[in-house]
Amino acid sequence: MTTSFATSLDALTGWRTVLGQRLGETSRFLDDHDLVDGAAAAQVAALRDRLANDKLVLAFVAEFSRGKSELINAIFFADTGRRVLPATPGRTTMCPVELAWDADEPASLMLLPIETRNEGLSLGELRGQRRAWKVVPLQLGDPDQLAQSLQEVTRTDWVSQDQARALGFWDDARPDDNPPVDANGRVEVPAWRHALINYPHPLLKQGLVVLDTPGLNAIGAEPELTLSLLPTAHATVFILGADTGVTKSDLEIWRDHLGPHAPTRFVVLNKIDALLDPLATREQVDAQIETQRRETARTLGIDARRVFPLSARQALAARVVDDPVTLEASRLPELEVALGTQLLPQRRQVLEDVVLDGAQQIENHVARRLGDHRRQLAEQMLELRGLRGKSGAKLRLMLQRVESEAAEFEQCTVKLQALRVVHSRMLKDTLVGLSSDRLREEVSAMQTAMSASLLNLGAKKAFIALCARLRGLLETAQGRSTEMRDMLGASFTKLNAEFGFGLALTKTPDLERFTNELILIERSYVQYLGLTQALRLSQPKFMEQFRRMLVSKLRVVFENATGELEMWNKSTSAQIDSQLRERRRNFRRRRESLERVQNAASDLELRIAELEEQDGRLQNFLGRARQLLESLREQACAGPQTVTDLMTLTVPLHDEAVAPLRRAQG
Ligand SMILES: Nc1nc2c(ncn2[C@@H]2O[C@H](COP(=O)(O)OP(=O)(O)OP(=O)(O)O)[C@@H](O)[C@H]2O)c(=O)[nH]1
Ligand SMILES: [Mg+2]
Repeated sequence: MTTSFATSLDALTGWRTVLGQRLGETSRFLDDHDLVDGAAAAQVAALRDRLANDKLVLAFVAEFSRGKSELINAIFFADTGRRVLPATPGRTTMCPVELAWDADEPASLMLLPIETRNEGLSLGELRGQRRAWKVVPLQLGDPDQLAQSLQEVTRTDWVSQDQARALGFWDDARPDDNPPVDANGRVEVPAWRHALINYPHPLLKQGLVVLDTPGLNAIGAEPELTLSLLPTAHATVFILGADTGVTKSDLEIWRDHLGPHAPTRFVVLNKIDALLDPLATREQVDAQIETQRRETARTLGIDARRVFPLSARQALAARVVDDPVTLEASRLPELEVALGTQLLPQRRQVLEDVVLDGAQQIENHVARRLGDHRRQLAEQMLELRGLRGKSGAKLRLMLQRVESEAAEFEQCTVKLQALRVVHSRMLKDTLVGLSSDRLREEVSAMQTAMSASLLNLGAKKAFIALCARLRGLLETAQGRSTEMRDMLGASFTKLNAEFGFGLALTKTPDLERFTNELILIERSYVQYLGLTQALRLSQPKFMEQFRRMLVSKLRVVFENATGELEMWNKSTSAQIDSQLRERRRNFRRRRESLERVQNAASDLELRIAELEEQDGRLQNFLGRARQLLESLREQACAGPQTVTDLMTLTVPLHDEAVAPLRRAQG
């Protein structure tokens, strides 16, 4: 693979790997020297996981036969030396096809039978149920077997009209759009609902996920595709045919599925080879392509630099026979450069922000923990230094003082206990509105409202009302968590003053991110509910599938919000526990050193030296941890060289409308 997209993705992966290694080193150091508590260690682990498993989802969207599959072949599979995904006349991709690589699974094609639609389970739920899928092993190194197996994604079955209606491929209200009926009154429907190709392609191994879609305008298009897969893709490639121009149905897809809120969009004007005309000069053809490119951009309302005229077929053929001149003429490399230079820096930025934020939190944690430890050492040292030249009677007095101080300190446990009770009650109150039971109740309320009014307008209204209620729940949780923080803040101040703790609060999680995610879900669902397809919600099975899909999407948002709040609370409680432990240990140490000094005066200097050495060690730890984190930050900011270099050469990175979306996706 020598395409520039591949090179840039390589650079991005290399960078991620080095970042992962640096983070690994840092985390080992922190563990070895007991510099983080359980909650903080879990945070470090989550960051590592994020870096290792970051995915980049690229969706190919278009009307039938625009060349989606061929383009995927040319970009990703040319090195097999043949056409791998079916993309010849009459070979229509019938179901969404996801290409990815999971090293824990063997190379395979997994197919979800269309009948699973009858069960009302969402695709998301079925992903976890292996038994529901037919698995076809793929023989790597045998491109013919590979291509043969992948033909499955074009398979169809013939079913009765009733079955087709139940599966959602027949709609009595839209007779013109229904599929043709054969002599026996049967209808042709896709055999599979979804296909997953697990294939160790270098780009897929690096976390790229490619989504090939069947025509979205057809009756029976999977709502999950529209509502879940496309809105969460990081970028979409929308394909038009240079031979057909922008047709009415192309425009419908663009408007309905790739509207202004869609993620970064690339538009391909495919099949420019079809414009070649023996009676026209090369210049004339080029001028025609340029005109078409501008017109396309105008029709879609985007910058002309986002439209890429090319020939997927020519590019695939050129790559298979290794003909660089034809490859250049196919103009595919221009699209690949754009993908590499616009998409990847955007991913890089998201990860950079995550790492910088994570590094800062770890540093704060370590500094706090070590600072507290050092403060206690300093107190102890002060005490011991004060003992120099003191008599045995004085020592006994000191010992008594430590005992009484320790006893006094123990009184804090009552207060801590009370604090814990109040804290856990407040936490419960905060989280109750975000529970899955509450979510289900709210969605059921929406469902009742929807079935009371089956017109599209009513469904939309009920859904919008649900979203407003859910946003309200997040706001309430945010308000309660602020109250909790205020309560903890006041208690910490008191505990610090009364018992010498060094308790400090960190910022409470900002739930706005989750509100933004809700807004994103709301947008794509509202758009969907405006489509005629949504009429199918009047069928109970589709309503059930819709409900399950919605609940599972919303649950992720609410669970993540709950998770962040819980994490914050856990780390707050962990801080109290560890300081309590540390303070007790400190009293014990003070007592022991006094006892030792009592037994032999010479021990005093030894003990002071020990404490000084211990303090020096802690300072070193802090220095080393800071160094490691700094090197992590430097690596994060440096980024993969090739990508940053290329970045400066090209057109603006984002459509303005996309910015909030990307932030939320991060
Ligand atoms: N002339 C020409 N034909 C192309 C090109 N790309 C694809 N085709 C042809 O267009 C037809 C459709 O290509 P596919 O890749 O199957 O299109 P698709 O968008 O995946 O179509 P569906 O799977 O049916 O939705 C096939 O016959 C391809 O050979 C191209 O660059 N030039
Ligand atoms: Mg196809």
